[in-house]
Amino acid sequence: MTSPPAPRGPASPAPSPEAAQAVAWLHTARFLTTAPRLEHLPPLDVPEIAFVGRSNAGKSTCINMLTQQKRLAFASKTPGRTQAINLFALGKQGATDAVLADLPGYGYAAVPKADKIRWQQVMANYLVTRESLTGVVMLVDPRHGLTELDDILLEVIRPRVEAGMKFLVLLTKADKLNRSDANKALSIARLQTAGGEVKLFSALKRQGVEETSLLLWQWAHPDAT
Ligand SMILES: Nc1nc2c(ncn2[C@@H]2O[C@H](COP(=O)(O)OP(=O)(O)OP(=O)(O)O)[C@@H](O)[C@H]2O)c(=O)[nH]1
Ligand SMILES: [Mg+2]
Repeated sequence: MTSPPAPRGPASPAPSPEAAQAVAWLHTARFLTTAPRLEHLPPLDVPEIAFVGRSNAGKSTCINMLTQQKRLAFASKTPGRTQAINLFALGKQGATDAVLADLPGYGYAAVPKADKIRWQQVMANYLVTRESLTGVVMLVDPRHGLTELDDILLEVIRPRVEAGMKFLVLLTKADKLNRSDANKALSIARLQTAGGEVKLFSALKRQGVEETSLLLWQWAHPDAT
């Protein structure tokens, strides 16, 4: 039995064959492992794409949306839900060709200061030293814009981005903005990331799913394009 296709708004055209391939590829996602600390992360010889951002920005929801799996990553109304690095494998069973990493969010006010600082250090360490890390998707709630911690993170990854690492900012919960505010948020984020790639994303409206899927597929298969 096949599940019915996801609802598609009247404005969204059918995806290109390339996007459809990328969407199908993301649908192969399965849980690989959870790492409470960096030293628990397995060394990988496939591209790893990390989802980072403030607590509650929508990282886990975005991963569930992209992989079309309701509960692969644990999303929650309670900020600070994701507390370890969770890895998900992509590609046909037995032929993993990329991994997604769902990272705990930063900036949640109720977290004790010492824990916050510890997590920022772990995160910086991960972003600087993780060899398989090929791309970073930063999720930003456009109603808050890029925060100080987002800026710090941008600085941390800048040398790697300059050396070729892929980087994308997704403005999440785009369903909460009208068109003019969405365009404003896009321009501001583009300025703040010095011309970096920025897209609108909404899990609720399924906005940006195909475009983002295609981009991630291209990141993981640079020789195929
Ligand atoms: N309206 C709307 N709500 C969203 C969207 N994406 C996520 N949310 C909601 O935002 C809340 C947080 O989502 P999560 O995916 O758990 O956020 P997270 O970034 O993984 O949070 P942490 O794991 O705490 O860092 C949940 O209540 C989601 O339902 C979206 O596109 N639109
Ligand atoms: Mg999460």
